[in-house]
Amino acid sequence: MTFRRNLIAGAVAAIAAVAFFVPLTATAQTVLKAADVHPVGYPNVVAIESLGKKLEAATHGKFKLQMFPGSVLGGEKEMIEQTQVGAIDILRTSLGPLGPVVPEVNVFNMPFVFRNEAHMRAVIDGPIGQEILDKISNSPARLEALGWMDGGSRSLYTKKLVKTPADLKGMKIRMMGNPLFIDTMNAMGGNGIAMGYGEVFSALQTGVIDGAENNPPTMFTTNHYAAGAKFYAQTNHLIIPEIFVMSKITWNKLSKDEQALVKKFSKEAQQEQRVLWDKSVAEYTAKLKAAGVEFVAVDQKLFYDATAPVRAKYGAPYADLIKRIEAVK
Ligand code: BDP
Repeated sequence: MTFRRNLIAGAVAAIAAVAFFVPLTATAQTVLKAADVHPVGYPNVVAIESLGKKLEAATHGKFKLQMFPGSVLGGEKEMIEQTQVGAIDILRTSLGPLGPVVPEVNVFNMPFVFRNEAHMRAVIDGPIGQEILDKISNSPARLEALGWMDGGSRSLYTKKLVKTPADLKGMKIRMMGNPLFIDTMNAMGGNGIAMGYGEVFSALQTGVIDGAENNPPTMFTTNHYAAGAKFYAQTNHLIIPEIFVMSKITWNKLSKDEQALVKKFSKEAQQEQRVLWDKSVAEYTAKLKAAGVEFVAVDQKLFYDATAPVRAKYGAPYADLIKRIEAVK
């Protein structure tokens, strides 16, 4: 009897709670689907999640962000397509696979276009960075560019030691899907193979490829070192900023005020990721070393000189822009 009474009392309390709760969140909640190839806890994922939390708070729960990390919605090429059609609302992606969609971004995808990471940051934080974001937003790609993120420097990781372009002869190296990167690897002396990010581990294991290239946090979180890539030759050949975009379909549904909020929190996400990024590079470099990966210093100039034809080919339409990039201190 007491049990039943408690049960009824509980049910009444629950109904009362719901009745009290509903009017507060009466506006229909819009769930924004965000996606990333990286896992939970990766700086880029954390920064987008925090953008979502701020947006949820500022709109009193009208928007809620749901993160789909770890490539659960596919590789970046597929996710860019999903964002274009509105199946994904917010996507964080490398600029690499965006090149075939918005060719203007390829200026930032060229090998050695930035002197170092500090130079890249100065460029993306300044007017040129904003111009490229605007180019994406104003292109027919149906994407609203929200902000930049750091992707550090990409270097080569291989099963056999590589120190010079000549050492790369005959080696198949996975590159991101963009013809510019295939040309880059071929110019560096190897054979560039375009392949989705998710296929690299087994391709390394089965010998389909002899190596890949990426930054230390990615090399560690994907376990590529455990698939035989034991040498990390510090070529730093690509310093590609990463980007996060919103589907235009979603963007156009937002009010002007909501759009302004998204832009404000995006700027903050860009700064937040950078702090987390620097920490993670140090942390994952140490972890790779502890796992037995050998970091090899190389003469970068050899790779810089070898890739001059790639910069000439892809940079030709953007000669003025490249001069302005070089002039940034
Ligand atoms: C990582 C980028 C990620 C790319 C990946 C790749 O953060 O966006 O998908 O490289 O190589 O560094 O595909």
